[in-house]
Formats: sequence, structure tokens, C-alpha cells
Amino acid sequence: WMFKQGPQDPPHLPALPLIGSLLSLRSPHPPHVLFKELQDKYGPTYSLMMGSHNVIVVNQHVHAKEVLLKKGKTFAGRPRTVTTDILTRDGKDIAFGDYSATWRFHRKIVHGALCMFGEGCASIEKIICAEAQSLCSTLSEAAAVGLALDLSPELTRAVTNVICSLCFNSSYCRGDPEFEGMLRYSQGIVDTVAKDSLVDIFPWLQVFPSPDLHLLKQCVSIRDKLLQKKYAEHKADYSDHVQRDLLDALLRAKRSAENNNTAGINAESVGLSEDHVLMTVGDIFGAGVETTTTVLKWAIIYLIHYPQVQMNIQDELDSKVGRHRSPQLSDRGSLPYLEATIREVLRIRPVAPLLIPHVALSDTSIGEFTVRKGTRVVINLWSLHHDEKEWTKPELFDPGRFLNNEGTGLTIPSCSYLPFGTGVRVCLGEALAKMELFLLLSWILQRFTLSVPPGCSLPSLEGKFGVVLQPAKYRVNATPRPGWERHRCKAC
Ligand code: HEM
Ligand code: PLO
Repeated sequence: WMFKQGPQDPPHLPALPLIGSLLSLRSPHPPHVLFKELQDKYGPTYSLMMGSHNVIVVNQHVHAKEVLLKKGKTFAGRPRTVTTDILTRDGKDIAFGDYSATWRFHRKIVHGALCMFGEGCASIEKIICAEAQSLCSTLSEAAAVGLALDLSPELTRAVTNVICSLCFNSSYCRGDPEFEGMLRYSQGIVDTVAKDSLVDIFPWLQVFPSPDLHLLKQCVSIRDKLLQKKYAEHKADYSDHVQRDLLDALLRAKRSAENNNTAGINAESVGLSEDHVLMTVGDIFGAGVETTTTVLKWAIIYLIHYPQVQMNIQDELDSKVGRHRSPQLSDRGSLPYLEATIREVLRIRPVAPLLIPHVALSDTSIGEFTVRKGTRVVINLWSLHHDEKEWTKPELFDPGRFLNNEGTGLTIPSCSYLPFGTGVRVCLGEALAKMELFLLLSWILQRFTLSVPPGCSLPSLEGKFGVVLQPAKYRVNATPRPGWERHRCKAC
């Protein structure tokens, strides 16, 4: 009764005024699983009302690619929501900012800065390897006293230090109070920012005191103080001649816009306000930490569940790298089984199972369905990655899917695979994340075999839905492999 359905409109769920409760209260399943199941009744592309918003859910790769790639610009908008507005000062960042000249400009600067540190450059590899080294030392120390470890803080520290080097040219030691604070606020943000799948279902709820919103505001304020501090430090010793990191790159762009005030292009009008710079760095820092850490945690869970996969990777490492040197980026081509395993982890547990919602910037269509300007579009990557028509036994963890018949080369067996999205809004950190995953996992598996501590049950494969799909806490034993029994440090 709220929504007239024409012949060209996608199938529509009954417009229950409180459909939101279907997501967060009544269904035992997280949204991505529920959205996948709803296909049985409504087909692969359907729409529903969430609060006052019309939302189209896409569960199949043909329509997903039409939205992201073919009509990428038309669907490049982002919705504004109560929580992301708090996180990003009303969308002054890249990930949650709407499509605009300012957004394009920021994306370009960050892209340029990340490329500078990118594939060709040796320094990023050095930074990651130093962190891998430090991580492996911690594992050795724990192994020496037979301690089972929650790897999460150490994995996070390694990944944080990489992104810290890129953003701020700095890093954290173990136990650094600033780092501990960051762990806490970031978890608080992850837990609260996407409670309702980033499609604000009840924006009016904010007029009531909400413990989630309160926690979010608190955490964001702690984060902002940290970003502000880094910003002030950089401004104090900034020089036009050296570019140390991403923050310097943004400061340089800001300065040159300020000096170039002539043609009406000033720093404010292209959106290089202090707020924009802070929020953009906040995005890269947040995305850089939470995504890669989450994938590493999933990868280790699957390696524990599938010891044969772990052994295959170790055999490959033994024969292609050996024991006398550490893996490096140039080994990527000769370690296809490890690469296939990383691809399979990204398939079976996508970091962002619903991506970030897109918005139609003008009247358009998806397949045969008409789509009105302002419609929100949720791409259900979970459905794409678990589509029975595209993947045999989608719930089975099988790196072999990504190998050719001889097992010597990599393939992508289905078009229904988009772990980083695609098109105008494709992930900015794909290359960086892949380097980190490869180096950290290869260093760990060259030196250790991972297993559940005696008497513990296997870690859960169930994810906790939020802005990223996180695994539950678990502990592992890292047993040194032959030849790696002793912690090799100079002091010993
Ligand atoms: C966006 C995946 C790591 C920065 C995204 C999106 C996905 C994604 C699915 C959303 C695309 C869309 O909405 O259409 C991943 C995965 C990662 C990863 C699986 C790790 C394995 C990173 C890292 C960084 C990063 C390390 C930072 C260096 C971003 C940014 C966006 C984004 C800034 C927003 C792009 C935009 O809206 O224009 N990522 N990401 N990501 N990612 Fe990543
Ligand atoms: C993670 C918690 C941080 O404190 C803030 C932050 C910033 C950017 C977000 C990131 C969080 C979660 C993962 C996101 C990223 C932007 C792109 C990335 C949403 C909320 C993905 C996977 O889409």
C-alpha cells in the first residue's frame, strides 16, 4: 500500500512499516544470509523498504557488474546515515562520501600516494617484512614457553604499523598505550557503525538515548584526537621538498590549492579543508587496519580447520623458497597454492559481504527493472561468492578452485567473484592488502605450523556481521617447524 509496483519495478517485499526489525530482531540470520535466502521467494534482484528508504538488493553477478562497472558512475553515490555522518563529519571522506568533485579529487591524491609506495617500490616490502619478522619473534617466544596465543593483537599491530608507516611515517612498539587505545576505539567503531547494515533503518531512533550511538561518538572522539595530533605534528615539520607519507601528500595538495587561489580553485572549494584531510586519512588508516587483519584471522582459522591446505602451502614454500632465506614479493609468481588459498579465503568470508551501499545518482535501470534516482543499492557479495550455480559446494573451503588442472597456475573460475568490488568505487587498498597477506602468511607458514591448543575446540567459522565480517576470538598454538625451533635473535 505504500509502494506502487509497476511492471518494470523489481519484485518487492511486503512493505511492512517495521521491516527493519526483520533484519535486526526477528531473523536469526545476519543480513547477508537473510538477503541470500529471500532470493528463493523474490528472485535474485528485489527491493524492500527499510524505514523510509527504497533499497534494491542485488544477489547475482550480472546485475552486480551492471551496477558497479557498466553503470558505475550512475551508481557511484553513497547514502548518508546517522552513524557514518558521525564517523566522517558528514561524509568528508572517501568511502562514505557521496560522489562529487571533492570526492574524485581526494581519491586521486590517495591513489597517487599509495601507488608511490606500491608494487614497484622496495620500501613497502621492507616495511611489511620488518613487521613479519617482529610477529614471528613473538610467536617464537610464545612457542618456547608452550603458550597458546590470541594472535589478534599481534596481527593488528603488524598491519597497523604498515599503514602507520604509509600514513604517518611512524610505528608502534608492543604494549604502546596509544596503540592499545587505538585497538579499543576501533573495535568500538566496528561494533557500532553498521548495526543496521549501513542502511539507516530508524534514523529517528537517534532522538532517544542509544548506548550504541553513545559508544560510537565516544570512540570517534578518541580517534579524532589521535588524527588531530598526527596532523599537527606533520604541519609543524612539513617541507615542500620531502614527501614522507600520505599525510604529507595531502598537505602538499592543500598548500598548492591554497597558493593557487586564482582560478577560483581554492582549498575550501575543492574540499581540502582540515576536516577533509583528517577524515580521508582516518579512512585509509581504518580500512588499512580492520580489513587486512580480519582476512588474516579468517585465513588462520581455515588453515587450522584444513591442515592439509596448510601442509600444501608449506611444501610449496619448502621447495620454492627453502629454509635459508625469507619469502619476498618476487616469490609470488612461484607460490600459486598460497595465492589460491588467499583468494579462497576472500571468497568464502568476504570482508564486506554487502560492500558499502551505493546510490543511484539519476533515474536508471538494472536489467529490465527501472530504478529511480536516490534508490539505495546493496550488492550482496555473499550471494555472489556462495552462488550454487557458479561454485560447486560453495561452503567447502577449497583453494584448488583457483588453480588450473595441473595445479601450476592461477585462474578465476567464475565471474561471480568480486572481493574488492569493481568500477568507480573499487577498493583503493587492493594491491597493498594483497602484498601484506602474501608476505605475512608466507613468513608465518615457513616457520610455524598452526593448530588448536590441546583440549580446545576448533575456532568458529561463523562470522559476526558488521561493517566488516569478523570472526570470533580464538587461540592457536604455533609450533616451530624443523629448523626453526630456536628463536633466532642476536642476543641469544
Ligand atoms: C572500499 C574490500 C583492504 C581502502 C572497499 C570495498 C570493498 C573493499 C568490498 C567497497 C567497494 C564498494 O562499495 O563498491 C577490501 C578488502 C580488503 C581491503 C577485501 C583486504 C583484503 C583495504 C585497504 C585499504 C582500503 C588495505 C587502505 C589502504 C578502501 C577505501 C575504500 C574501500 C578507501 C572506499 C572506496 C570508495 O568508496 O571510493 N574495500 N578492502 N581497503 N577500501 Fe578496501
Ligand atoms: C573501521 C574502524 C575504523 O576505526 C574506522 C573505519 C574507517 C574506514 C572503514 C573501516 C572503519 C571499516 C572497513 C571499510 C573502511 C572503508 C572501506 C572498508 C568500510 C569503519 C570496506 C571494507 O569497505
